[in-house]
Amino acid sequence: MADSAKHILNQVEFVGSFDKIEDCPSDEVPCYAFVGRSNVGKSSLINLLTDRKKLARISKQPGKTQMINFFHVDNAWYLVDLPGYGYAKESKKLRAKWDKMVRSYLAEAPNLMTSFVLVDSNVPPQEYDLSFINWLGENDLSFGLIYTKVDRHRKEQIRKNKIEAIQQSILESWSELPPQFAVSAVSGEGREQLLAYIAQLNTLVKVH
Ligand SMILES: Nc1nc2c(ncn2[C@@H]2O[C@H](COP(=O)(O)OP(=O)(O)OP(=O)(O)O)[C@@H](O)[C@H]2O)c(=O)[nH]1
Ligand SMILES: [Mg+2]
Repeated sequence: MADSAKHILNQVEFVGSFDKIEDCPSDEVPCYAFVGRSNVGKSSLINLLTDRKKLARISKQPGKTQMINFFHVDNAWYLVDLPGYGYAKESKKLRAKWDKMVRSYLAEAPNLMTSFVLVDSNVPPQEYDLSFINWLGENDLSFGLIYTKVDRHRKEQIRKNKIEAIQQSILESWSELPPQFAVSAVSGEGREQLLAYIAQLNTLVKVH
């Protein structure tokens, strides 16, 4: 895509971190939430989308994002960075708390346009990802799928095979695949497609 077509987000503001849905911003503004295993690249993707390197905190250590973080974009919509699931080193109790926080946000958030489930394109499909995706489906929650860290594939064929394996395992429970995006926070791949998709959804609710 030509540079002139690059999406520019003029104003991005960190609103706050919340651990209860009733405390989250409730203005009638479309929200887009990013969810997925710990360390899959949710916060990195938010920084890529907003073109701001240090907006969302990133860490090599899983479990960095522990609250629901809201970022207001151009005073018109929110990006929502959710804590990751499936971080084995945390206590069961803490994990259950995060799980509840994420699921209740996704199920109850009044202005959630869609969520994006991030899966690492380098890793075979994980049981927890699949059960989480199935839970979204059972609850009629719309979502897109984002394959992360595609810069790590040294060969195009390997990337294709890995993504196909993930798709196949989803198709064991689903008759079709949701909207899909391949992204890299390193190369920037996928940024424009994802922002175009969000812009298109925003027009449905007349966001400028
Ligand atoms: N090569 C590569 N590394 C990435 C990419 N995205 C994220 N990473 C790395 O993966 C690690 C985790 O990234 P985060 O963005 O913090 O992951 P997260 O999903 O927000 O993790 P939690 O907050 O723990 O749930 C960091 O070391 C990032 O630098 C990518 O597209 N390519
Ligand atoms: Mg994070």
